[in-house]
Amino acid sequence: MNDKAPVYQAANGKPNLLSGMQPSAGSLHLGNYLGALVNWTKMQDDFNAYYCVVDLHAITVPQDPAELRANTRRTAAQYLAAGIDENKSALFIQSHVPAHAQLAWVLNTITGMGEAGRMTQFKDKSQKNGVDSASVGLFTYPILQAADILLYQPKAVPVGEDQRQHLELTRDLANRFNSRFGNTFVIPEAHIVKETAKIYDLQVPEAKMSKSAADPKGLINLMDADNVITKKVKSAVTDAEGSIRFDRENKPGVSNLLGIYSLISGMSIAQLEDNFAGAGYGALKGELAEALVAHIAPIRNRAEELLSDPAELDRLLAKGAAQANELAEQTLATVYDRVGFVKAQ
Ligand code: ATP
Ligand code: LTN
Repeated sequence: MNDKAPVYQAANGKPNLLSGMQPSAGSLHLGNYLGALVNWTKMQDDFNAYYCVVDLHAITVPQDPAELRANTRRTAAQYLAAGIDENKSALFIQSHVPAHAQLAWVLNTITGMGEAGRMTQFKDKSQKNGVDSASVGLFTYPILQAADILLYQPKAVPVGEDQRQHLELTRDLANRFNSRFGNTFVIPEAHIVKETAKIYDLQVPEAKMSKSAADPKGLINLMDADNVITKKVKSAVTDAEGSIRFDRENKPGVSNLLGIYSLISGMSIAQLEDNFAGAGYGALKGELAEALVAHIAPIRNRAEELLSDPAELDRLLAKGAAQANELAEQTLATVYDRVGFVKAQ
């Protein structure tokens, strides 16, 4: 049953890439930006990139419909403002491509209950209100994610470290489908840039910066106003020692600030330690706040500008959806044929 023909080759010879984020808040934060989005923008030239806003995933936990709609457009606007170029990459909303839900169904049928039950993100997220009140959608979330990925035959999937397990499941499902039904899917690889900092919460620097943080002062948002950014940086938790040096274990707060500063400025940590030798935390926070405002303000302003013309934004998203649909439908048609569905006339 296994045919040996190459599974997929894009016409321009470049490998494909897919990634996405949930529209689960009104703004992306510095962790999403420095940990993922910056990397996405850098990969656009070497890959045929597909970037989606995963609204189907967002509803695995309850969402207010009006907020979800607004946050979906806001997330797309931030992708563009941060440098995703609609002429290089396909930028689209997941629910605009029906094949995601359709392939997810087929993949559901080749996933074991035990296999799905081992996913740690489900365990974490369902613990909040108890497993019994978690939705079945939250349980099958990683299978929908596998469908997102496999439809686009990507070689690379740029994500943060926390997504490694979902990528492993995706590879397992792709291999299983290929060996049961014949070569259909490219086996994707997680593209996790090691040195891409994990960004920590400014108030609880042992925890990762997250949309679901308890204290909003702990996260810097791309859509925050200048004075809000400055205030949050200045109230970041540090320590009593007083010297500016990188020591993740004993000085998590100061180390996080240095890590952020390094990523924003392009200066190495050693260089920063040198520059700030003998200076106090106030100086570090002051300079970092200034650098962050200078970096984030243009992104925020551009996103606001894009949001002020929703018709144009929707037109860009429709163009991206058309590109995405073309490839997704092709992959889905092969899958439907391989599993034995009668072709619709
Ligand atoms: P939530 O808090 O709702 O789980 P989140 O803020 O962690 O959300 P996601 O939408 O789950 O964000 O993640 C989008 C992308 O951003 C993923 O690739 C993830 O690995 C990355 N990411 C999220 N938080 C951080 C962080 N603190 N540092 C680096 N990368 C991050
Ligand atoms: N679970 C991912 C979001 C996501 C995703 C994807 C990432 C959904 N589908 C496909 C990469 C590829 C997260 O970042 N929390």
